[in-house]
Amino acid sequence: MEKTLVIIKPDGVQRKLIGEIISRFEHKGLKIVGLKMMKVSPKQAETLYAIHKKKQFYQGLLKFITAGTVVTMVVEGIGAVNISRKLLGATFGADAEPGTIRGDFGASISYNLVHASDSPETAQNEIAIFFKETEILSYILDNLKWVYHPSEEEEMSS
Ligand code: 3AN
Repeated sequence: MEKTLVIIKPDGVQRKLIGEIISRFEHKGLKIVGLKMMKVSPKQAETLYAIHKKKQFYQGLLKFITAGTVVTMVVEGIGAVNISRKLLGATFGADAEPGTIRGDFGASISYNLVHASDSPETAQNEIAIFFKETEILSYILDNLKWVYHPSEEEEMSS
């Protein structure tokens, strides 16, 4: 079963969109298996955004993600990485399609409310920045049999 890291960034928390954003993932059929409020440390931010180190917006990224309280969550489901990216929409609200989180709630070209890992490998590394193994739960959601076709069951139980 695939897991991905989602962060509701400081602008999402300040704009009181925590519940709304979490709902998008729940309503889609994904399972929240880890959840916490925190302040991202400079070291965590540098690790998260290491890939952007050479970009001209890197310092701004670090400043933004460490600027206030965030919500971090681990989201699980078949194809969770890809589905989560689709729920977010294009990088900035100004371009994102209505119906996506960024498209519905964002208008900025630098604040973008939410982060989600861009590949399963990245997800593994990013989850480890914020969650200990013991903070990620394994539990049954009884309605999953109405989310997935029985033929997907094998993947569900793996
Ligand atoms: P996404 O969040 O859609 O995966 P990426 O991976 O291209 O976007 O970029 C990572 C983060 O870097 C974005 N969430 C955004 O906050 C920031 N970013 C990307 N491009 C720019 C840009 N041109 N100016 C400022 N910040 C940017």
